Amino acid sequence: MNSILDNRPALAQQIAEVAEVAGYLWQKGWAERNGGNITINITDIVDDEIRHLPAIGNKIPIGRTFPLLKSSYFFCKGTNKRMRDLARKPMEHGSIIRISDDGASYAIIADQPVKPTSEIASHLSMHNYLISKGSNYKAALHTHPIDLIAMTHNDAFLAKDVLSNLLWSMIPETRAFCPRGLGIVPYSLPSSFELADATIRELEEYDVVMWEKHGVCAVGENIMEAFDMIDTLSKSAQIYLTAKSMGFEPDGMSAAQMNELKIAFNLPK
Ligand code: 2HA
Ligand code: ZN
Repeated sequence: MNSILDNRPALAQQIAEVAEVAGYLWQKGWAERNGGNITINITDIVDDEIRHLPAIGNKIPIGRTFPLLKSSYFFCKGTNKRMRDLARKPMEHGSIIRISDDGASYAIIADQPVKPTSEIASHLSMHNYLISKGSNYKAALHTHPIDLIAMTHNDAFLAKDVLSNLLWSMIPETRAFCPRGLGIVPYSLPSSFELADATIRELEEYDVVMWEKHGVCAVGENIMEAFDMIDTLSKSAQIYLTAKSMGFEPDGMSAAQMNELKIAFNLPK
């Protein structure tokens, strides 16, 4: 079967990276059943032929208008599709959509009629927000890491920047490579605009946001970067939990050591 990826190396490369990350999510145990979703803004690498591709099926209303997403293009994991399947056959478990020229609906254009992720509201909200800030970020990732979600089941970790500072202090890597830290979104119904709105409020300050008792969301220039930030945070969470299971509270790096890193790496916070 023909694919929109045929003879489009730039697009094929993006989708190959999505598939690679989808495989990591499954291997890490962060992607039970259809858990998690990925969207990539591919508008910059879309050509005229793609712009003229007919829609497969009807226009689907988004439920909200996204003015900055008018006529833009996204690769989206399919709703009810499994990450482990996306890893092997990304164009059978995900699809490419075109947002309408009024920014209020979308249509699937390739390869198959795979309806996008149930979290389309929060993903499109994040992409619209990123464009409004002049950001060059193109990737949004949502996944269910066991260790980080477990920590959101304790109120003490939900106060502003408590979890950020704790996880930063576990290992220099996390301080350096997740430099804006971790925002917290109080529990909201999955797939809701309430969840979407709370998420973009946190993106003002953070590139990675916890959804209380549900999962984590990250945005980045590309999918690998979004994955790496969650991976370093999860590593820190595991170090914390390992110390606790050995029966002690980990010391964490000192404020002076954290500040030394901030200066050495020219970190934004
Ligand atoms: O796509 O993770 O939040 C399944 C989910 C919903
Ligand atoms: Zn989820």
